[in-house]
Amino acid sequence: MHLIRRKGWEIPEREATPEALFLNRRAVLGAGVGSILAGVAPAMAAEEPDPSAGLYPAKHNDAFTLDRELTPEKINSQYNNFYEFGTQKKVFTAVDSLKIRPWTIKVDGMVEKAREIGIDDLLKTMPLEERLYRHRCVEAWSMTIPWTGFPLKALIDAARPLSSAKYVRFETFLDPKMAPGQKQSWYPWPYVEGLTMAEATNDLTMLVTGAYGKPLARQFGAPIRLHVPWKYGFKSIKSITRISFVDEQPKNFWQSLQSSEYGFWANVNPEVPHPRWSQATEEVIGTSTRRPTLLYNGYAEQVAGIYKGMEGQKIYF
Ligand SMILES: Nc1nc2c(c(=O)[nH]1)N[C@H]1C(S)=C(S)[C@@H](COP(=O)(O)O)O[C@H]1N2
Ligand SMILES: [Mo]
Repeated sequence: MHLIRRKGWEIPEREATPEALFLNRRAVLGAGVGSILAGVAPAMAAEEPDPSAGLYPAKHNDAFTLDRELTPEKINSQYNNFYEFGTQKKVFTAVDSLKIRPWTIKVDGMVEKAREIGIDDLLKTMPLEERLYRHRCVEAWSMTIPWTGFPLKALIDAARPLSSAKYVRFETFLDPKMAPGQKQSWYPWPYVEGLTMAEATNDLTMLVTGAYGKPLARQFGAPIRLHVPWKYGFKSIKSITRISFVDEQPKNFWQSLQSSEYGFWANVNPEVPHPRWSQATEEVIGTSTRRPTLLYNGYAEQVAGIYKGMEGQKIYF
């Protein structure tokens, strides 16, 4: 085994001064609140300043243009899917309990060296930029969002997976006390998703840490979520705590729940209906119009090549 060069994002949290100061301050505040509330665990108030706020707005990447208006922030922030906090679109009213610091992400499985990274250490070394993306939910609605984040490929390059790794598996936190939706035991918690290595390293595949020029609001999947714009939205897993390199196709949350309706690939295709509804058009959230759905959600030029030779397989399911 050759020597492993230490990357910037491997700096332990205690050496990262701003983060350490923030955590200490929280510990002090937490102790005070705890004693006042006689033993109730202190939660991070939603109003507490986000330690990554200074990184936003990030530089805008002009390569990503849209064929329609951006979805207004207020509309997008009040129409979300985040089943950990309920099955209604108005989860924004229920996400204050999501504790986003400290937040660590495990990177493990088939890698040279498994490790755990604090979100603020990760943010310091990843190339943050803003991109405008289309987002198409399998429920036949769509939005357009100014995301800030970095290509997943940048993290993969730093992690150095083994050549035996064939897929990337993502996992959301599991904490039913913090996320009451996880008390609904008929769902296969924690939320899991997966991509092939080719999909994961495509330049479009983004780890998102901000939206609308600010750190990610909780309902969007703070502090870090995936966005895979050519696939149905359920692939874009929120509030990620673990990224694993594996050699078997991961079974995702929706597949585990209902394998007759949801598959691994979930590439957007207007001509392949969901078993219970058409995917030919989509409701554009925030407008009173529908638009024709586009193959690969309009990203065919960038991604169709990934699926060459797979025409017989269920890549739109
Ligand atoms: N952990 C987690 N990730 C998730 C979901 C969820 O319920 N839990 N919902 C998915 C679905 S179905 C969609 S459409 C998008 C919604 O993202 P948005 O709220 O930013 O539009 O998140 C996806 N990621
Ligand atoms: Mo969705």
